[in-house]
Amino acid sequence: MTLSSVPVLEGRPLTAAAAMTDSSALLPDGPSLRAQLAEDGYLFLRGALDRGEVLAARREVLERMAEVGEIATPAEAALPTGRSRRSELHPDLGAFWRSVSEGPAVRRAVQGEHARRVAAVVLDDAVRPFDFIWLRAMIAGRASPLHFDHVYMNRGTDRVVSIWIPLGDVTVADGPVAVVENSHSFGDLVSRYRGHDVDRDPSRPGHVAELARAFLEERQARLLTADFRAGDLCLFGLFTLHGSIDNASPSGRVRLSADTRWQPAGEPMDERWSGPDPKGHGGRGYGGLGSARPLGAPQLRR
Ligand SMILES: O=C(O)CCC(=O)C(=O)O
Repeated sequence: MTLSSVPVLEGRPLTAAAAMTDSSALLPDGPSLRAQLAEDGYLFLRGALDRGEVLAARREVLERMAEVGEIATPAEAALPTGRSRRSELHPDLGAFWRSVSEGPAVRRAVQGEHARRVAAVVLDDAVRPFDFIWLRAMIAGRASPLHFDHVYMNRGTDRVVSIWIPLGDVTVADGPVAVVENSHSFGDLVSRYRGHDVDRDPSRPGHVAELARAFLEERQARLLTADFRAGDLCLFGLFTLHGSIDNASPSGRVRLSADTRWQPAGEPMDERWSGPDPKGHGGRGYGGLGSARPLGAPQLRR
């Protein structure tokens, strides 16, 4: 499989990039799927979710963003207006973003039966999701820095998987998630971050401090990504280094996605991400996410 365009990272084309391996043919077969995850550190599964449900979630989010003047109508095109009335209409930005992130169509698409089945097969157990949903609206020119999820969510069980879900078709140019090839076996890096908790020690960032290009060059590593279609997902464990490539969309459309986390139902859950009104980082709930700020506002490191 090839990528539809050369990924852009830090504003420049990145040649040290390749397509993720599509493991969807393994989906019903738990042992093979788990072996593939252990081998690669991630699973890219095409069509594992219901495309119609995912597109309904996309519409729901875009309509909410259009209501606050950030997305031009028709909202479906996901084109930013360059303006925002979010703060004026919703002074509690965390409450607003929570209501968008936990909208019924979003919840159904990203934490419904299809996603549950994938998580249960991968974890080989009865599973439950974190209540918190990391919804992202990424404008052109932006990307997420490289990080292990462990540092943000390590107070419960270690047996957590992250599922990254594009809300719509997200091509390489739109800036989807990207994983660092074989990073789950970078022992030195795993040891450096294991046990780090960004809330208990805010003096140390959770993401890799070096810029991604410099990091990849030093490690001689490639970034793996994909031309995602609505219904696809990418799953990884707490120690696979990932972030995103730049949103370099030629039309300037916003990239929408959601990340969710799943774990065995019987094991302890990180209290920051569970319950009817999850506390999140530093008690800021959904207000602690960069995407809770008006679209286009200066970015926060998460
Ligand atoms: O969507 C992104 O930009 C990054 C996703 C991510 O960091 C995650 O899934 O943990």
